[in-house]
Amino acid sequence: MLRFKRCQPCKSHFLTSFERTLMTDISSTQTVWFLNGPNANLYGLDANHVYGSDSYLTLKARCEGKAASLGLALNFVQSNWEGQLVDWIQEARGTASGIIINAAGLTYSSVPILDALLSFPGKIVEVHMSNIWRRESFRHHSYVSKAADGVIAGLGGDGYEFAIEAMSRLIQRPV
Ligand code: DHK
Repeated sequence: MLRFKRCQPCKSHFLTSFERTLMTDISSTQTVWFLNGPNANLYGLDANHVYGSDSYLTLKARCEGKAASLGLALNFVQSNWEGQLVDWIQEARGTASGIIINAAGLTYSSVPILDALLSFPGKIVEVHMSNIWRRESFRHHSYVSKAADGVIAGLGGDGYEFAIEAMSRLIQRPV
């Protein structure tokens, strides 16, 4: 049997099916954090364009647009500080469905970031602008990969959008 909820505070108004659908959609919007590590704020500024020609703010806008098109709420943030990244991962616990992370140089050294990611119950996608396996050998071992469900590397800003698409599929997939 279909029951109508009374609208608060005007109790005389019954919700239309469109309003109920809207309320369901709003309440089920999933949040994803997109964490960027040290020096990501400089993207687009290096002469060799190892990390593409998009500025950090252009990348942020691209990612926010992609997330919005998939109905996801995206927290796209950057810090040069390891502890700040750990704090954000902890903040995501219990409030976010997924974390996409480019820990940049901390990828190859940070046990604290790995431990924080291992304590996160949702999905994790690791992303890199460059193909880290085609670069220096010290970039070939990622601590983040130990916690990640998947890794995307070498596709520049497009890879960031693919990471959001992948995350959307991961968190909507029935378990
Ligand atoms: C970004 C960095 O800043 C480097 O320290 C990593 C990664 C690679 C990237 O490709 O996005 O080694």
